[in-house]
Amino acid sequence: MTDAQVSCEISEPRMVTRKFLARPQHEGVGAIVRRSIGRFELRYFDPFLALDEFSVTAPAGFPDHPHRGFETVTYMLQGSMTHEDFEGQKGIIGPGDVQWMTAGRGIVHSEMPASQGTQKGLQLWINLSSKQKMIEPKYQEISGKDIAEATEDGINVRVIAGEALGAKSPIYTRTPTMYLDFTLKPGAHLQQPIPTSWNAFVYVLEGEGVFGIPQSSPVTTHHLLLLGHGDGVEAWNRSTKPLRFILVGGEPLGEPVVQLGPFVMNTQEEIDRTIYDFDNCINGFEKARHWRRSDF
Ligand code: FJE
Ligand code: FE
Repeated sequence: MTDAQVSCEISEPRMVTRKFLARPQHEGVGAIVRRSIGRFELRYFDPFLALDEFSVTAPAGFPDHPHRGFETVTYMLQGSMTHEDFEGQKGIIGPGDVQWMTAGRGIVHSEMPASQGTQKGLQLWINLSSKQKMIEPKYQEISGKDIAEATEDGINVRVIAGEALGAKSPIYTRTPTMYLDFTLKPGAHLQQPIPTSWNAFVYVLEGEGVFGIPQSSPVTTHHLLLLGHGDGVEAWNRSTKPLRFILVGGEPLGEPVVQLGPFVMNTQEEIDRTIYDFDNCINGFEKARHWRRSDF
């Protein structure tokens, strides 16, 4: 074996330490989400605050609401969503598209269905470090057709953040993050390196897969798997149908978290200040004073 091959191998595969089934719950106005991270039993998986698999049919949606102190990553699986913020920035994200929104010091926006039928996707909330919580808001958008993709040995990967199988994402992650969308054909076996110090999880979207060690029992859709210590993860598709899952990893911040709904800061004092800023339309929320989404 050459050195190059050795360096690609995983020496300490991560095991599955916890498994959660995300059940549907109501969120927003008439919307349904399957929340895995962010629910009572798993408040925080540093640096991840929430993972929602959402399902929205008009007139349901997520009308005007604020954010401060973290990032939201919306990945569309089916249908389209219109987002519109208090600066008048408006856009539509369709199937396969990603919107990486850094709320920073403040965003007020609406996220509503843009098409008929049911819109489905994932929204991940990534915490920002104390130094970055109050930065200017920013969007990074990648259209589905521009997402880096690689295919090898029955494995397809769409690289939303980080890199895998030689494909690399252009997304800039303020909190170092990897976000990979894998599809494994029946019989395929994946070995994916993950930085040792990072927290990482798998969320199954389609089919069933074996994760961690080859002896473990197969895991089906809507399950979140937390991964333990190690330098990578292994996955097997031993079924007769495609297996699709996301693998997400991030560098833990190791900071205190005080969360009040869509406001995530380090201390209660900062949360009190945030409510004051939002109520008075100051300190990043200036434009919230007169803004109403256009289709209200
Ligand atoms: C919400 C704060 C929020 N999950 N999944 C409070 F930010 C939201 C919210 C969402 C959301 C939006 C999309 Cl597009 C997808 C989501 C929560 O907008 F519903 C409440 N109650
Ligand atoms: Fe939002």
